[in-house]
Amino acid sequence: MTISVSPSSPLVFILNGPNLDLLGQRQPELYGRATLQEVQELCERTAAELGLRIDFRQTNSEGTLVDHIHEARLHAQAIIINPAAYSHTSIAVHDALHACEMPVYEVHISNTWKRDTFRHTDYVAIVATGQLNGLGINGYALALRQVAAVLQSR
Ligand code: CA2
Repeated sequence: MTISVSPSSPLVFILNGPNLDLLGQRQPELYGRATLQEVQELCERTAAELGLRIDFRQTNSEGTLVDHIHEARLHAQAIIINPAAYSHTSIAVHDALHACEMPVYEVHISNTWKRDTFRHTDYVAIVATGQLNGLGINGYALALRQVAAVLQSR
């Protein structure tokens, strides 16, 4: 069943960090074969089914990612974020998310715990409501389902 989406439906920002624009072009053993465009389409289909609106974005720049989080803080009801490498390095992204009083779900397509030890530091996980790690691109769809459940229970 698809719930109808209206201008008053909850808005979820889905933010993607550096190099995720290369999805589908290299390293399919880690990230699968879907492109970022296909991830966006999966999110749009799932959001429509759940009665959520989405704003799906990608940037390669840390400052722009922080700006997108600030925009979400003002306009969205939840954030789903794959900060990519900035998860492991960025206190600026950590601080921006910390200022958001809404559900925040961190997605990693690959299982970062099975990879290089520098990926075991995650400044975003500390402030995220929850994390979907190693579930492939389905992590985005599952995060949307979790957002819908949490917002509905309020
Ligand atoms: O597993 C994830 O989703 C990551 O956030 C992906 C990041 C990586 O730095 C994180 O540790 C885990 C890398 C995104 C780069 O994606 C590429 C895709 C295809 C080709 C090259 C890079």
